[in-house]
Amino acid sequence: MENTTEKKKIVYSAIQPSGTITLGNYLGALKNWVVMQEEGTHNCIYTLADLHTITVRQEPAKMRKNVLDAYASILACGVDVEKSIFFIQSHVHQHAELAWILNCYTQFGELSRMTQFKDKSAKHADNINAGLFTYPCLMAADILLYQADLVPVGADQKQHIELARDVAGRFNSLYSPTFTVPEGFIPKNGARVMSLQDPTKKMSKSDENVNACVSLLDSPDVILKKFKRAVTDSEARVAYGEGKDGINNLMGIYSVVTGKSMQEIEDEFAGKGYGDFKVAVGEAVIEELRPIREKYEKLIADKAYLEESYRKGAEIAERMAQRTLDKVMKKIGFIHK
Ligand code: ATP
Ligand code: LTN
Repeated sequence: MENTTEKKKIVYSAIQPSGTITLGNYLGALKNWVVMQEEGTHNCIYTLADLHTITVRQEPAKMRKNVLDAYASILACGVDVEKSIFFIQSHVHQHAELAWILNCYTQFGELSRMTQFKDKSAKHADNINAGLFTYPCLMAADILLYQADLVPVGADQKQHIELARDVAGRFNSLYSPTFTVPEGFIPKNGARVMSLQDPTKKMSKSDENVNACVSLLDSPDVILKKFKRAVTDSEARVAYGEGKDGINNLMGIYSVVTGKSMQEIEDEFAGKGYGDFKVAVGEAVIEELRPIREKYEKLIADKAYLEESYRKGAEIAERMAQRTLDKVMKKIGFIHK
């Protein structure tokens, strides 16, 4: 048989196990991970970025639970270990090693411009640690270790992907071509799902307000309640427009989940109030998430399967990562042991 695997593009992405996976993570990133896997035209590599998670203080028992829950949730979304490589970042030590090296090829000024650093340091003013600052170097290491061509992420990660591209290009021109320069893949719809309580802010796993964010594992009742309470405006007309962040967000969610265009949604709800619309969005989301929650319940009860899957993923990933790390170290001038 003709060997086509070598020509396939490499897709790489990761998500932090920093809490229960949200509707934002799903629509912005995970849904596309599965689409790319199913297209069969890419080699997909996905990671639970647990090393990234400790940039914010974690409670150990909770962190262990979050990692397993996130691993099972992502499988429940459709990532399939027979088709994709899916592992836990800390199991592949090459990530931390390349991250250190890339720290030395990234400028302080570049990192100072990262908006996520500014946001997170404002939010965690008591713990502005060096890891939070150099986080984009670890993310660049994740991507570059696997020579990724495409990185499916939500819009908030655009700046980090740009940095990974800059660092890769810099290294390649200082030495010789070593890294593939990756492209971000940001979906047209769903790239920025906003908080249901403050639609000027993105929906985030680590939001303290539980009503701000819909989790993949929320029960139907809870989902409906959160949508009913979603902050909107006083106009009471379902139409996309400036200054209508809450409604724009709900329309965006409804559009990705149902496949309807904004115009179709406006027509569907012409003459109806926000109450009807919120219930419709809630119900559509409930149906989208129902199979995921059911699959998750089965997977989380099967620890042996989860363990076997992430071990297998790490074993393959480690071989790929070491190949890149060897090349990098040789070019820099490290001596082989
Ligand atoms: P945290 O709150 O801990 O910062 P997070 O919810 O922002 O976490 P990440 O693990 O940082 O999530 O992101 C995982 C993926 O989900 C990334 O590709 C990111 O771009 C995407 N993503 C995160 N939040 C949203 C959102 N609100 N809308 C669309 N995509 C999102
Ligand atoms: N920083 C990302 C998660 C992440 C990532 C990556 C995404 C870590 N490593 C590599 C894409 C590629 C975030 O979503 N906050």
